Amino acid sequence: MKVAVVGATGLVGTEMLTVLAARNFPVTELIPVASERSKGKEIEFKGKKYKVVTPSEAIALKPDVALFSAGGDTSKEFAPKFAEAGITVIDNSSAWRMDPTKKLVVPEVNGDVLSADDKIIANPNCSTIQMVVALKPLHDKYKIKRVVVSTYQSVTGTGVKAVNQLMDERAGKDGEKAYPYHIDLNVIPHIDVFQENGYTKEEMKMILETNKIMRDDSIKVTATTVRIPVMGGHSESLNIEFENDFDLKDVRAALAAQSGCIVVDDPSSLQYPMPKDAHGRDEVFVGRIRRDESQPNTLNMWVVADNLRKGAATNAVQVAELLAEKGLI
Ligand code: A2P
Ligand code: 11C
Repeated sequence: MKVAVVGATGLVGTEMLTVLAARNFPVTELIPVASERSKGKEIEFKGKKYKVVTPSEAIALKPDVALFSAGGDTSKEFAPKFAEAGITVIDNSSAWRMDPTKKLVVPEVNGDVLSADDKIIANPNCSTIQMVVALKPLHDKYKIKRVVVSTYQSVTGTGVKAVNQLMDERAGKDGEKAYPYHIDLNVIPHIDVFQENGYTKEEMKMILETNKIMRDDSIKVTATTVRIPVMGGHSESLNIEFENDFDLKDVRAALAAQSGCIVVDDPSSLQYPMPKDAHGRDEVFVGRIRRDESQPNTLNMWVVADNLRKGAATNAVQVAELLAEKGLI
């Protein structure tokens, strides 16, 4: 299959190349795509070198599928042009996620929604993806009424500039700033832009995308999203109220049976998920599973995943794998 990666020089694009190779996606020809600035630059994939082209040049090369992670503006401008040329686009930006004519897909949760008509498919926000993988089996079993989520998000979610800011601050160097405040030795309760209702866009993504992916607007979600000086993955504290009561043993079994989910939960041997262990992994890790003793039918748990992997690149490649499996690309 001819595969274009749009944004191939970026943080997520680079991870997409790693994941395509690691999962042995049947790439016969890679088309790395970036801005005019990177044109001609060489990218290595599975021991072969490929030259970076611009999006317009990539369309002319007629890939079968294009994985986009080059920002919302590039997606808005080019995804429809790729689609018109018959190229299926899997887009990691927020450009198309809430468009009612576009599917928003996490394969383990709602992969069944994909059809031959889907030419632009949206990849959800990283913090949403890891949450819904963990929520799905519990919603199926106990029906979720409400989720209260607080996040502890890696600087890699912001991009290279933020990683550089953290490292420069740690080394006592001046440099470019991705955040309005120092991030090292600090916590910033602000991700993406503030909305009129006092929430940030990241918080609203977690609410709206969850309802769309789970195909259930009755699930109430409230979120506080926070940037911490960590790399390797996003962590989330979830408080979940169910319609029905549960047994903790069954909750653990349901999570362990969920595809793409690994339970790491043994307080007696200090086993719980952490970003340093999730780094470079494709799965979502769940631990600290316990009853909320302050009200009935309510559970607390801790969910960690590599935001560049399952939160972005891996999910996009899994969507491509599913399309290939269904014969849709
Ligand atoms: P470039 O390296 O040429 O700027 P990140 O999110 O890590 O900053 O990466 C953004 C990615 O999106 C990069 O690969 C970047 O390419 C690419 N990109 C940015 N603007 C465009 C554009 N107008 N057309 C194609 N790719 C773009
Ligand atoms: C972060 N979740 O960690 C963001 C990054 O909508 O795809 C991803 C933004 C998005 O900052």
